[in-house]
Amino acid sequence: MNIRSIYSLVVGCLLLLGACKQGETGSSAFSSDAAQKVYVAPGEHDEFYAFLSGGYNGQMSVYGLPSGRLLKMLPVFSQNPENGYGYSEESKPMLNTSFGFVPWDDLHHPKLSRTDGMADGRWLFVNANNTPRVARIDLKTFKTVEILEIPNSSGNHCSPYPTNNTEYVIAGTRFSVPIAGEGGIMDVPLDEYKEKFRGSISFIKVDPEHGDMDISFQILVPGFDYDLANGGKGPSEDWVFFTSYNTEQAGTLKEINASLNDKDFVAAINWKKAEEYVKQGKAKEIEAEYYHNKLDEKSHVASSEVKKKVKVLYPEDCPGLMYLIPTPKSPHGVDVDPSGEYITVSGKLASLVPVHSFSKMMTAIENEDFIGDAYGIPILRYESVIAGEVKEAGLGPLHTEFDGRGNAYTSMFVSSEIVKWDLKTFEVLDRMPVYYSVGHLMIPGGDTKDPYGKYLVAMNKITKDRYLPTGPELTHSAQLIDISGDKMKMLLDFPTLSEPHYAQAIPADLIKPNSVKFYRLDENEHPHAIKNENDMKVERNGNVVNVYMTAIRSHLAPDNIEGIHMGDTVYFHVTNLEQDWDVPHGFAVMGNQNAEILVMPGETQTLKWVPTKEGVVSFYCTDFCSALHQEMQGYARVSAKGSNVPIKYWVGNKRKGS
Ligand code: RUQ
Ligand code: CUA
Repeated sequence: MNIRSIYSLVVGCLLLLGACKQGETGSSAFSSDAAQKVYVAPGEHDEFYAFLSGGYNGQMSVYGLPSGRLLKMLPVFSQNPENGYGYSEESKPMLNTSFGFVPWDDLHHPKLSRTDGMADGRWLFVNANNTPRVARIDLKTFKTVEILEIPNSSGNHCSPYPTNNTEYVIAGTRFSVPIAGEGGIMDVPLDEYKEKFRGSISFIKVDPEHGDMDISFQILVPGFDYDLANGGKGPSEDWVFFTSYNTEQAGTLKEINASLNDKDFVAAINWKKAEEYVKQGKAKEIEAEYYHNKLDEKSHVASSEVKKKVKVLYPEDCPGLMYLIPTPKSPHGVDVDPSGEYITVSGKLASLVPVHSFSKMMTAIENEDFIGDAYGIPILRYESVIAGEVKEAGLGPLHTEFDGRGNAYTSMFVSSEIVKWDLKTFEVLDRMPVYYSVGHLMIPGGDTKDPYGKYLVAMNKITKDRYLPTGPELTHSAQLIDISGDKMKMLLDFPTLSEPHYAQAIPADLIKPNSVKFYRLDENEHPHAIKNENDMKVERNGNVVNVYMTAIRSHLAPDNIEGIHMGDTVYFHVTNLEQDWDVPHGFAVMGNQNAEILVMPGETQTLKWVPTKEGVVSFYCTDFCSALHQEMQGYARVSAKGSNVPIKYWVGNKRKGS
């Protein structure tokens, strides 16, 4: 029996156990106190915003805590027909990559921007795992405003990690790739994995004022798999820590061949040193092709820039830049405690949770207490760096967060529980079963230097019987746990959009006052905006017909259009003239092989339509905006190719065209 089958057996038993326990926790005696703690009266607001990753739906979802209310699905890496993200002409460039237009991704880790080690509520950074990218969301508008592709990377999983003042956002590769000396990913035989493949860690510079991202440099690290990362704090704030697995460098059947070593590594990288080496000119510029997509703040039009070069550092040529700490076994999460001293590592296949000491690491480095090197990178002695081990912590540890009161909480995937332990004694203090098989956990501020404590959200991988069944595909499940006392208390189950990996939460007061209510029409710099209904127009330019349309309660102008011919491409540029909160207008055209657009007050959005049939089609506003919303409609006439029906358009008795 291999380790895998033992684990499946254990999971199976625990799931059964869990199913029995579920009856108990579902009892009403348990719930009255808990219900009060999560009750947010109608019309009241939640205390925290929570941002949960959407995993393979490629989006972010926004919840209120403690209620668990879903507030918004926020599109990032996947097209969203609901509001036209990735379908409108303005937003399509956001999804451009060096592979072409990519309409989907797998989003794992949201991280809030930081000032002085604390989340500041300005931006949210998130990673695309599949086609390596990092996106920035502006929390004034809850819009994705920037997407940067990461070259020399594959499976951008340990990403994106901000330093304490968001000087950099750091993104590491999961799969190593064969990188040519001159740059670019090479075409090589796959059994040359060991010789040719390397990982990369990208340092993305963030503009302190506007948040704009740019790759400053990359470190080309040994060809292992890199899984997760965490930035240091306080004394360790110049450092970033990465877990690695497959230090065996197996190229095939990794579930066995990448699980042979007793210990893999935590890679410790001094980013301040890296910066110095780059300043000294140690970095080599190599070729790369990657896209940088940005939404213009004034026009709301996205554009793509193609970048061709990237600077790289080789750690073997940069002493003091990188060290390896042996760590059991196939480690997943690495988490630094609020003081910056303890580096907790959760080894998926380890029976204990090792906690490394930053100060011991520094002493070991000073004393050159190395047991050897890997590709020229010194390997520290486990015994010299370890601060303590949490024994009998649970099975399948994945991630750890902190409450700021000296306690750590680790998620146990296999034994399906949250385990609370003491950061000084490394003793287990409490256990809370979760349903089922928790992945990430999140405490508001639990990854910062001063956690808000109070709540813990467990994001579970398996749902089974927790909700009414919905066929083979079930909703995902999160659980809210009260961590304010000595013992954890289960408060709430809430379903989530698939599939939450990590999450972030922040007090609502840090975001709410800055939230934009509408865009000012007089500041709209969209090249096809019209700011007055009288300026409505339809113009033919060869085979292209541009419709400049306005929307205001409760009509579209124009609402009748003739003179479109088969073979034309029509662009509807719709400006929403409203200057009030919460009055979007939608726009859709019958038979259009596209989504709708949803236009915010003061904004202009463009919908492309290539008619596929002659006749008359209707168009209408899709958002129930007023009592006369159903009247917010119109017709477009499509005539045969080459017909002589001229362009003509009108609304009411305003008529234009021939
Ligand atoms: S991962 S369940 Cu993609 Cu963050 Cu650990
Ligand atoms: Cu505008 Cu409905």
